[in-house]
Amino acid sequence: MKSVKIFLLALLTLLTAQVAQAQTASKAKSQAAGTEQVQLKTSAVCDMCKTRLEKAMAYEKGVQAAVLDVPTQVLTVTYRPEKTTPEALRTAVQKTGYDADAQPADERAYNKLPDCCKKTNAVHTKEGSR
Ligand SMILES: [Cu+2]
Repeated sequence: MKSVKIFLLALLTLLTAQVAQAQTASKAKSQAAGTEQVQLKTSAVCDMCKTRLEKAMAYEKGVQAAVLDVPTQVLTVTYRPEKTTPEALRTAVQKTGYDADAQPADERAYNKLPDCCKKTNAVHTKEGSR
């Protein structure tokens, strides 16, 4: 009976070690291979847009990370190519109310944006003509 206990304990230790090893391996894999990056030119203009867009992208299927650079309006998305596509990501940006590359923002979503985040806002058009 005692030897069975020892055997089970040894087996458990072995299994735990293997699981831990597999976890580190898959972690390293997801960081290196398996993900792709796409850069989307958006119509975002301020930090509020940045928060809104990054949050919306975080909820998108297959998205690992999304970072918007406000001065350049470029949204860099790290995604899993087996889960999503650049097209789907562009659509997600449009649905948040922003242009994505050449695709215009979804009108209904855009109309819901606060005034300061709209493309027609004087602050932004002035900035754009600079
Ligand atoms: Cu904004």
